Amino acid sequence: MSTTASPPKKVNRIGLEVVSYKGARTTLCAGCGHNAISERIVECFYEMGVQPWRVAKLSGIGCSSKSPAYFLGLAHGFNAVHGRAPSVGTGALLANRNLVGLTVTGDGDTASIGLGQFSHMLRRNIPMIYIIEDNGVYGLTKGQFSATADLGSKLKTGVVNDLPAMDMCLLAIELGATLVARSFSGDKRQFQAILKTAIAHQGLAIIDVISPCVTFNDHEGSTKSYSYVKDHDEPLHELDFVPAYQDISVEIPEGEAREVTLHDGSRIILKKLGHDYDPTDKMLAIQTLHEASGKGQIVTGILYLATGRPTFIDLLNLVDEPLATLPEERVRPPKAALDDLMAELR
Ligand SMILES: Cc1ncc(C[n+]2csc(CCOP(=O)(O)OP(=O)(O)O)c2C)c(N)n1
Ligand code: SF4
Ligand SMILES: [Mg+2]
Repeated sequence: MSTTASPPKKVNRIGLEVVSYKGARTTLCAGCGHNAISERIVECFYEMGVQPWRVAKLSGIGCSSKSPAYFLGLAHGFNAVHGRAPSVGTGALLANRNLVGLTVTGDGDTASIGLGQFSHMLRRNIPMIYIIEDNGVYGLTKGQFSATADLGSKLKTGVVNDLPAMDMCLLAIELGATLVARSFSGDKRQFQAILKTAIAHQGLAIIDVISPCVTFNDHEGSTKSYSYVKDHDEPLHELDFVPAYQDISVEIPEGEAREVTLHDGSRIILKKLGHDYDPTDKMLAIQTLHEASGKGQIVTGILYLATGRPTFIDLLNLVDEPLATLPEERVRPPKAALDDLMAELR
């Protein structure tokens, strides 16, 4: 009797199969952009060899905020109250600085009820990846306009949005995020390169991903539909991510690409498309977003990248070990120190 040996299982650089990075089966609508984003998260964390149990997944409320159930099943997860992922994430990362923070949430969650928390997370440069699955509507509550819906865009019912859109990337650049990018759930290659850059980045990475809601916002008159985004997408560059653990030398023809090195030694190669865009120039990033919105274009790519800025954890001068696992004798002042303090207050 002959036995055929099964082919060796494919594993990543830490010896895990891709199945270790998957989550539960999605319950979102077939074709929802959010599903494609979950798939990219599985691929990128697998390919980068991140230990899934080191990841802290955070979200608020919405179809988008349900997504963390559909990737990284071995990670920690916290589904916070609507719009409150930033404060819960801040607490989790301060308690355990070894965690990799990954928030996946929606435009409604972030730009309306969660705007206050979002703003303070930006100021603090919390070291976390924050993905906004941006469909311009509150998908979960049946498709009302969100604050990122464009002025003049139409609901399926014909109702026209008469309020100007908030640009979450502009806000993120202005208030202190150190990596700000925009992508499209339908652009697998670009979003993968951006997400891998965000995983390697030390600091707050905001990624606004246009993620069409096929049920409530994929019709004519919507500016967040698959066809509208395909027709109005203006990529700033073609991106290649070279991780620090792969010692690859890349030939960059002079004047045709830029290279930015991240804190961990990973590199991002930004190949020129039409114009030469420098993502380290904050004013250029702001100007580019304003100009694009005036022309009805959706600029995608890495809009802004600042390396070497201290994170909130650096600013607080925390010890290297996670606070959550410090033994009691390291967190409790000795009696003599408490007595001295009390004496000072007398
Ligand atoms: C405190 C509170 N207010 C309002 C709601 C109702 N609500 C649930 S989801 C949601 C908006 C979801 O929109 P978004 O974040 O864009 O997610 P999407 O469903 O579009 O992915 C709202 C207003 C709620 N759950 N909790
Ligand atoms: S309602 Fe819209 S956002 Fe929600 S799962 Fe369906 S397609 Fe996605
Ligand atoms: Mg939404």
